[in-house]
Amino acid sequence: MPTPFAAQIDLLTGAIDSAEQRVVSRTLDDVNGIFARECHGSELVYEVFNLDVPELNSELQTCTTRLHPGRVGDEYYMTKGHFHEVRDRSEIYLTTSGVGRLLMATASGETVVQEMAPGTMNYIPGGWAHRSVNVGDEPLVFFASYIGDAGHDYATIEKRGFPVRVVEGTDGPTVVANPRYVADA
Ligand code: M6P
Ligand code: ZN
Repeated sequence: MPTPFAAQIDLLTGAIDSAEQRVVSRTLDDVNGIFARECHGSELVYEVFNLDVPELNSELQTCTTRLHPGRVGDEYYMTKGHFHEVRDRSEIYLTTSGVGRLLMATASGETVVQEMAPGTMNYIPGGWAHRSVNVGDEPLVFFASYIGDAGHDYATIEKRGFPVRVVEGTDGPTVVANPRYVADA
């Protein structure tokens, strides 16, 4: 069991001052396949700074994400997105910088899209896959916390996609249906 700890988080960059962190960096090569168009290269799309705790349902995992601005075709940079391996585990996000959209979808295709902006808290109930999208010109930075044994199931999203995509339209960010989405049988 962990002992009490504290950490300083830079709200603009998401950097955490703790030595005890695991950093996940994802480049265009790493996220190839999530956009309608292919993408390649070593450019960073996002980084996740994790303060890992034991993977128990009595603990809370905590992390920050810095999602860089950019687009692949007309689609904004976004995270891979995942269900929790333990499906009913919930999560909260608190945006500290930038603007984005949070896409949430159930296995049966029910979809909710919410805004992310500094001070916005988004609650992701168990059973809802989640993906964040940076629709602004600056990094989208948010803090996340979720039940310790949740785990990440990426395979389902890789296979089925999300029901919607967020693209740059003439009036700004626009949510459109994803024709490649494969509904649960
Ligand atoms: C949030 C949390 C993390 C997640 C990260 C990036 O910070 O939900 O658990 O890892 O976003 O999203 P993904 O894992 O889908 O790439
Ligand atoms: Zn999650």
